[in-house]
Amino acid sequence: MIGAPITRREDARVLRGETRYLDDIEPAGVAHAAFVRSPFAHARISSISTPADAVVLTAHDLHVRRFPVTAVDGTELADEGHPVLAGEEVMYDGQPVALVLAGSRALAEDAAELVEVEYEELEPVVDPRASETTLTRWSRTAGDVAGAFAAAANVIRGRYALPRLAAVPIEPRGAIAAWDRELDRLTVWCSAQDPHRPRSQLAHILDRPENAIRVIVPDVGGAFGGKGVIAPEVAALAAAAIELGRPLKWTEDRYENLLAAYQGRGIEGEVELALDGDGRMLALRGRLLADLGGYLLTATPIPPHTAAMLLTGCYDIPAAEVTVTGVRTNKPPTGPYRGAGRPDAAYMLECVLDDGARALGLDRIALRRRNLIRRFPHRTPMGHVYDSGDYERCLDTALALLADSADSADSAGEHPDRLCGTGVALYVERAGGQWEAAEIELDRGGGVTIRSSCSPHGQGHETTFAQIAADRLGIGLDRIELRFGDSDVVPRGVGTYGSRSVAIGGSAVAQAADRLIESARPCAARVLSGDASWNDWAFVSGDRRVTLEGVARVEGGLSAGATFRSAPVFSSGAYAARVEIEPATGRLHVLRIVAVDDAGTVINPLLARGQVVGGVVQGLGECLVEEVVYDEHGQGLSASLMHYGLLTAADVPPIVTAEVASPSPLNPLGAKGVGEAGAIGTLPAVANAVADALAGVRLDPPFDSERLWRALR
Ligand code: MCN
Repeated sequence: MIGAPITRREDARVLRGETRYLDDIEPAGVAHAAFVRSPFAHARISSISTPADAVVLTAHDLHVRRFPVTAVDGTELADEGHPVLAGEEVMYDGQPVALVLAGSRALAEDAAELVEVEYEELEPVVDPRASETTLTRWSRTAGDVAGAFAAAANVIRGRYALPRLAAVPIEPRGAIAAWDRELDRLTVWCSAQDPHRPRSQLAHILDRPENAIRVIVPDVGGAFGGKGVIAPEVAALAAAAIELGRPLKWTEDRYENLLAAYQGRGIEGEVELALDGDGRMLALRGRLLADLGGYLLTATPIPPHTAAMLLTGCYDIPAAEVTVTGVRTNKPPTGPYRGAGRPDAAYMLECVLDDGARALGLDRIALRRRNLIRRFPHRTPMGHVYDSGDYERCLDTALALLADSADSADSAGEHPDRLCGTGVALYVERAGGQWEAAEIELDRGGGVTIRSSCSPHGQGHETTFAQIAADRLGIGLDRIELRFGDSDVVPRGVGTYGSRSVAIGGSAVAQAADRLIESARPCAARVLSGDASWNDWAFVSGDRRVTLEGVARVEGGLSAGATFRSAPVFSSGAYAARVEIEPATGRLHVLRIVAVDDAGTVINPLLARGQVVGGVVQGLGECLVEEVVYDEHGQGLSASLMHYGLLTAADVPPIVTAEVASPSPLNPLGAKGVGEAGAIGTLPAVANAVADALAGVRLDPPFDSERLWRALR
């Protein structure tokens, strides 16, 4: 079962239209919410006047606290948690100012238009470099960085920037909130990555204990990092449901999602590397600047910190000094988006290696090879401990697959005028960490119910986690059912993010299964009248055997649980890309992407490949078209899918994938994460291929026709 390419069990329900997303749920008597939003990026609110017959709530009507902000190790944080509704001041275009309720969404939108808000416009800060307000700061130095730079034979450096990106899940965000006055209990159905983080965020904002809140996550149509923190609108809805004592519903439309949902990336930085005469890396310096937006949401400090911690990548660099400053701008907050800091680090490091190699006349592959980490565990100067890996094998495999595809590369010879380039990049991904829980019940009829604290939203845990249990217990997949996504069914959990579910949540399932077997052993020994050893998925004693189902029948059912905890695991990979640019139009053709990923032991190679391919396409979108744009007044110019480009299937070139497996010693499965891999490796590989095609001219993404055309001129 481990390693079997089983098709997704969840797909039949999806394909038959039997899924139930948030908007499919409609409790009786529900009122619908729409939000009055700031049309300015920065303004003071002078007054709000509401039509007499409309139900309108403003910041003054809600009893709430600001959003909690995650204290990331060593990060100094400003006290600027996101307010639920804007009070005196608005800090970004689209910020929710008032909540309006009516019998339908359409009526609520009409009523919202009648709310008059008077603003006094203030000067917005759009360029992070012009910001004077620091919201987060983190820095770390290890080793003799100054000495290494002073002694270096060569120093290479570069400056790189990534624009803000939108997560664009097919299903936008939304929630239903209902308060039971008698029980003093709030139930929130929420399109989210898991129930536990929304519950703890709401508990803080509403100042209630967690056990007074139930969060139910129905089927989710994608999240990509964008549903790990609840929307301020959802917090407002929950507070209003308590205030008014009636169920309320809000489903975001695409415009709201693109305008006001938290965004990813939005980071720039300068990276310098000190090299000795043999091209060995002596030290790295990095100074990163993150454009965090108007306030801190719960997870806003995390991606810049993740980028900083991974800036030395897969190279053995003895000394490093990295600083990351997160500043306030008049834009929506940033937060995790697939990769969440990892692509940022890989992009800056892998680009400076190519640019430096070119400047010094070194071979870009040889420079990498000379410096790869080869012994594990490896402690990086930033303090991560890499558990296992085989970076050179990833690199060799990627190069071989790129070479294999050279002849068939689509237009070889056909378009002699095109500029050709290839690029390679390696990455290391922090995955896993913290804990997750699982409970397994084997009923007397032989059915297995797994309650997992990991809540999938497209990854395929119903298949993967069932495989893990089936592999341990020797019970057929069709008898195994997975339960998740409801804080009453699974009361504790961390969350689905950071490609951690299989390594941590899957390991909890494996451990719970092992404990279930142990708990059955005494009964098996009685049944067999001997010592019961576990062999070939049954207890045996001499030539007598009894299965787990047999024990469950005798015992009236079996159950066991486990909480698995471990340090982070470090996935890795090597990506390669072949591109062509049309000189006349600047159009970029990505001909091929090679993705070699090491996720340790892979549970289901079919689903893992699906994750890689999905991530590659998101990474390609970042390369080709995706960018959230603001004008000089801080007005969002990307708030529809006419203006924010997304790739279609027709834009996707052949993607060649391969696996390297360096099992992690930190969990019983040997598993690491793969859910973000494609979104990490693709960007630096394509960026380096574009620079190669442009004879070393370095551009930042997206590599759209206009940018390339201008560069060519
Ligand atoms: N897998 C495996 N063996 C491993 C690791 C993973 O077989 N060693 C497979 C499993 O099928 C597992 C899947 O890959 O279900 C992803 O597992 P993992 O890498 O542990 O990542 P998570 O389940 O924790 O998912 C989170 C990750 C993140 S952070 C984002 S963002 C993302 C992603 O998953 N968002 C997604 N993939 C997504 N896929 C869909 N369809 N929708 C999203 O919103």
